[in-house]
Amino acid sequence: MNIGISTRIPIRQRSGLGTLAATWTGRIAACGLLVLLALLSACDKPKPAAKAPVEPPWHGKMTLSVVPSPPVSNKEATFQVHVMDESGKAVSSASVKAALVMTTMDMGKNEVTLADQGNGDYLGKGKFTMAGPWTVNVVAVANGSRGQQTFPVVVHRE
Ligand SMILES: [Cu+2]
Repeated sequence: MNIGISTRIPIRQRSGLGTLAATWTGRIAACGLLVLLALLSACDKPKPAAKAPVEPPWHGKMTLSVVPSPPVSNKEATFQVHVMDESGKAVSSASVKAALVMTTMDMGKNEVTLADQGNGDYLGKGKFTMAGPWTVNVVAVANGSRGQQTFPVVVHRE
């Protein structure tokens, strides 16, 4: 900054003498200084706040199979979820729920509770109430940690 100001002052003095070249040099130098100041002040601006982490505290993994596949609207479907920890080891004694959500409209609350079958497997039954695109949002809670995974499912007509 000190360098920028000390160069600007002599240029202004020269432009005061009335030389056209000196005036232009002064303007260009002034513009350059403004750009420099803008860049410096941009660096001083606080960075936008970091987004809240989208990952749940527990980074386990789940798989879902729906039977029949594809499922049929208004007919019972079986949901089988396998829950694993970070290392791929089966997680038993978790509380597992699956929310069935139609992606194109609000179909109301439709939740399936899955029962522990041992070895990280959970089983439940539910119904998709309309044909079309749905997601199955599975939430597993184990040892106070929560994991979540969303599976897209296309439901066929009866
Ligand atoms: Cu619908």
